Amino acid sequence: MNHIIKFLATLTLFSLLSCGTTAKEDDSLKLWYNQPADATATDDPNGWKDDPEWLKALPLGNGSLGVMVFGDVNKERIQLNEESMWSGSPDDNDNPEASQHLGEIRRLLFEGKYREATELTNRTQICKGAGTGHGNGANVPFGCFQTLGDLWIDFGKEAPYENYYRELDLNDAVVRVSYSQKGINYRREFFASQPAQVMVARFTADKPGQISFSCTMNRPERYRTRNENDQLIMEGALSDGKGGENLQYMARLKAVNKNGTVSYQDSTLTVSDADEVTLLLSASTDYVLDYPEFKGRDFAGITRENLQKASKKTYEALLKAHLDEYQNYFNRVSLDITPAKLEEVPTDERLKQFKETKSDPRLAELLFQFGRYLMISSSRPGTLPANLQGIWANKIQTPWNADYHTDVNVQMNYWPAEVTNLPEMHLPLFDFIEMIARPGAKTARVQYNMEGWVVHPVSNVWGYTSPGEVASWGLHSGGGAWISTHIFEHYAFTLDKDFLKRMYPVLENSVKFYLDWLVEDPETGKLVSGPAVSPENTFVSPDGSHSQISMGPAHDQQVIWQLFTDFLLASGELGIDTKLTDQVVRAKEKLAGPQIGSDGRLMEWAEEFQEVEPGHRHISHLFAVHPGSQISIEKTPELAAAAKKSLDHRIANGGGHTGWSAAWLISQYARLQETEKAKESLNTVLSKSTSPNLFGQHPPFQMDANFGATAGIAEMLLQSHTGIIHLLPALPDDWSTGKVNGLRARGGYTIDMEWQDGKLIKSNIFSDNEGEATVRYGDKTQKVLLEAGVSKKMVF
Ligand code: FUC
Repeated sequence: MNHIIKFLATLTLFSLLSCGTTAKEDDSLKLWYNQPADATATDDPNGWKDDPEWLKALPLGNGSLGVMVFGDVNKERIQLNEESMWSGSPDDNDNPEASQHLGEIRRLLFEGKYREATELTNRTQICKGAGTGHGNGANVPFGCFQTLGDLWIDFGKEAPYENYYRELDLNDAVVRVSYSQKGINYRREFFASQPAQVMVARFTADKPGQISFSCTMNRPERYRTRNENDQLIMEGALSDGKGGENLQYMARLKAVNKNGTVSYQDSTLTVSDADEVTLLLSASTDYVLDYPEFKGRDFAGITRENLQKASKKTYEALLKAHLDEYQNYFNRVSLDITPAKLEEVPTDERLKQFKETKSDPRLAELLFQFGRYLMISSSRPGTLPANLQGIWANKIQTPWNADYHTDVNVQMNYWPAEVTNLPEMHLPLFDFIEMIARPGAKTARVQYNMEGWVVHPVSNVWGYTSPGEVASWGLHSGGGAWISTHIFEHYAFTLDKDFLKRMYPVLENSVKFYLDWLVEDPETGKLVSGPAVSPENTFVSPDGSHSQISMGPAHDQQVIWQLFTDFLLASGELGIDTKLTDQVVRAKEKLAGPQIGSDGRLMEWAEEFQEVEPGHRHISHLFAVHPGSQISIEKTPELAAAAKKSLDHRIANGGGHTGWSAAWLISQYARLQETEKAKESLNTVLSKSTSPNLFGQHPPFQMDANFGATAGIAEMLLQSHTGIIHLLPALPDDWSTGKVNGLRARGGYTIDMEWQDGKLIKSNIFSDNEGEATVRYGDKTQKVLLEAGVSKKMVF
């Protein structure tokens, strides 16, 4: 009971103190808490160890600037990120020795000599140099994504406080904190503005002259602070991983006060007795997404100008511009699956309760929209793509360098973009692919003496495309094909021909690499990829040795099938018919395809090897079910049934034990219309892999679980990968009544649906273009004729 009173009391307090936030408020879309995150807790220097208090802080982001608000009362901590804060530097890790041994390795593998092949592969095919530093690359050339630092706001008080409340409101991407102390009601609001390119923090109280604090900035290493022209500045340079320095960065902080005084002394900004204060922070680096230098941005000028411009605007004007820009994206999709009367409990308590109840539609709704929020906050047009931690990290050495893993992780980051109506958030990934295609061409030439471009399982902001430093995971040759499938996916949803024309050469050159890479299996005459891995998974080879390397692992065959399919569809859309398209048609026909093993499961490798870890986290041989479309219940029922067997076997042996792995299972089971299993997988994410601030957990913190869960929930409500728009393919029983608006389907359609007692009662389709859509609900399918820009009611 007291939760509700406190929640409603705080709402009135806010409405009393607030101004500016006008959008349709859906109070259910708030993460809220009754305690602050403890800003006095120190972070563990070990990058692989999570910091519990940081996982209670609330994230904000404008695509490039990341902010974590602790909301602590007497001393506030604002942990800061800038998307390009990477140590390391461009480096050449391609191994010119590799190509001369490829033929021999392939011969050994075709002859089943896995031990010898693995030995030769480990000696001749891995990258030159340190590679990723085994995921600890902060001080090697690969580098890692690091914290920008911390802004500390010390109120110099010890007094107890009451009526504490803090929230992250997904409706307007604003964090609010309120509390009373010595009879004064205090309030803080924070947001990260994309239009103004600054973080904005406002401090108010319900009596005049009550705002006094001192600000400092620091980070664990490599910084200095000073003040200049009424600004506090933190600046420095990061390690280049070769004993010198590379990336330069700067953060500027300014206070705009109403009454009271503000002074800048050495490294401290001090505010005294103000009625109200707005802090503005801008940050940037000299990084540019431009191979091979990646340098040259005027970070000092940019931060100065952003701060100057912002300080001339009122708080209300800054907030309005932020809301208009943010809500243009966020408000496109609404999901309501919450039964009417639901108790309001703080989010962290809600999570705890869920571990017992395993049923809380409100939490699923919140997680769905939180994933969209994180996508908007970490990936805007013109920024870098979201990395393993989005844009949020509080460490110098982040786990796996918070890099771009291309053997599921960066792809999963972008699975929600199209179906949850955020196509613009997908664009940074294409800028990145366009960039890596250039060093990737050098890797193809130097490492394999082949055409086109390739990337292996890891990349970074310095254009790393070489294999990893260990063959067991580092030789994922399917990375280029998999990441390239996002190109036609974006086109399929947007029908943006200019985009397709722009990315066609990247697709074409990826195809050229695989045409050179594929070889005929002497036994079957089929085209197979290899030496290759089924990402990070190990089998027992006939000679008893544990191996990862083989010819024709299912994953590579499937991503190459999808790449060839997408390339031919793209060529068709652009009216391109060349020698290359003919070559691809023939190669696709000759590709070794999915096989069913003697136990009825889909085979992960070309041979029925015994698995060393039957519950392995990767399910790479099921790419063809999701996100691919080679296998589907509709078109390949036997293969779909085998895929389901493989999934069940994986889980029965402990599969889905990392956040991203469980999140992937949601989409897999939804595609196989295994509703309750899809829901169970979502329950696993919520009960095992979700932090108090709803950040996903690998563990440690890893954001792909968030994006994977949002995409999975969308996949349960709407599918269109077979060319048929399927309404409510996997609707769980405990979401029996609800509605969703604004989801997207391939072909340029927007779908609204409403259901009651598990039955669809209303559905609308809006088409960007004139045309005919095939729509299915249950066992009924209908053709719907559509005009461009017109919404049409559908009746089933
Ligand atoms: C791959 C996965 C790991 C982790 C890492 C970032 O190596 O196998 O589980 O997610 O990426």
